[in-house]
Amino acid sequence: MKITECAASGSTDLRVFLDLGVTPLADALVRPEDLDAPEDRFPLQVAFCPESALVQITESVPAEKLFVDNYLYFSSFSDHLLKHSREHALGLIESRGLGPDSLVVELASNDGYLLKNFVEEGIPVLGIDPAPDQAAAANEIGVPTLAEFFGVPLAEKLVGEGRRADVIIANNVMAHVPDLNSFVGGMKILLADDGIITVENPYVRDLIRHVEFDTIYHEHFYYYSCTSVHRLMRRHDMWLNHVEYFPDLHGGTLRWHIGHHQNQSETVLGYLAEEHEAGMDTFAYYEEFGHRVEAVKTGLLDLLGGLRAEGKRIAAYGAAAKGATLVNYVGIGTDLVEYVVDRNVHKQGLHMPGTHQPIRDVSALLEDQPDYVLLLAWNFKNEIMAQQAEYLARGGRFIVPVPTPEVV
Ligand code: DWN
Repeated sequence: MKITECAASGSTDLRVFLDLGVTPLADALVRPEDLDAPEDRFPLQVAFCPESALVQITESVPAEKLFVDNYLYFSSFSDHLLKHSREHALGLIESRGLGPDSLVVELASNDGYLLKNFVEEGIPVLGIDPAPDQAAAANEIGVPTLAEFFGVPLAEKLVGEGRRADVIIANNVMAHVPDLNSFVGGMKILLADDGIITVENPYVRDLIRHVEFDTIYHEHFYYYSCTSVHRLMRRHDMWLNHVEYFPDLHGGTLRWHIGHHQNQSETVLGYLAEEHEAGMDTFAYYEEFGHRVEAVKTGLLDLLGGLRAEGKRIAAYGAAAKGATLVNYVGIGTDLVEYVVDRNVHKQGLHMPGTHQPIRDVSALLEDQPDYVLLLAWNFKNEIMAQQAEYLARGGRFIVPVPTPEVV
């Protein structure tokens, strides 16, 4: 469905600055028996709203299609993410003085990867995630989880049952919700008066700076700056009070601390001033991005085409959602990249959306020793290259696609 109003402000002044074409859903991996069947494709454009300063896509795909029908993303396949999440949990237990009378609620709690850290410390938790397999996996490890979408209705139901959250954690979900104001409104309802919300999402500044266009796909409705988060929270009578930056997570992630009452730290005021200075609250900041994305496309096609002309063989690592955007927008078929490897067993045996590379276990790299591996999950470059030291020792090389394609 075409989006004609800003999800935050309702303004119709949505200014498109990037068009990635009509693409298949990034996590809709294809079963072998469906390779000849037509795949759903949707326009993938990105727009800026001057009123909310929110960057957002202009096509809304039903959330059930994105996150319920065979959603394959399990958070526990990244050691780096697991370590980051544990540090976050232990930090909150300490800083908020959490104990057996507290309640920690995580929105999009996936397979329990984060809440399990609170359970181990005897702190009551509630996971909320509409993806049935992930919710089931969480319940199996003792993380009570509701397989539902979160918004005002569910928040009102929980409060009606006498539950209020001392902590609400929303990592990589506030970018994924079609009804943004119901999601934020629900957090306001559920949060205890002296509670804290921590929201983590990739930082739109790094997306622009490092040309991370592949992180744009239909699951990601919004791409946040501190300015857009600040304005969004003020719209809901809440305050953005603190910001933490994690450059190595998902290509550059911010963690925003939000509460009912104003208590802004220097970090917030600093980010808001920097973003205003850089013009991130204006369309001009985003206007030229499309040309830089084009340059990555031609650079990557030249590099891959040149290697293939020399008779080199190329595979890829990471059947990531971002990888689907990259291979489809750039046009990287099996003539250039033969297959993709991935540790997520739920993805193995399936094929990439649109370009249909088969997805194999990572052991294929040593068995097959392709000359080059295109790193589609570049956000985990250090972890993956350390893991694939033997492939490198045997002369294998990785290609990092953004910000400019390079052999490492
Ligand atoms: O917002 C989202 C981000 C956080 O995660 C979700 N909408 C979907 C997902 O996006 P993604 O699929 O691009 O995420 P990842 O985590 O960057 O994907 C990495 C892929 O690489 C996964 O399929 C797992 C795989 N992997 C692997 O095979 N070996 C990952 C690591 C770290 C590894 O060592």
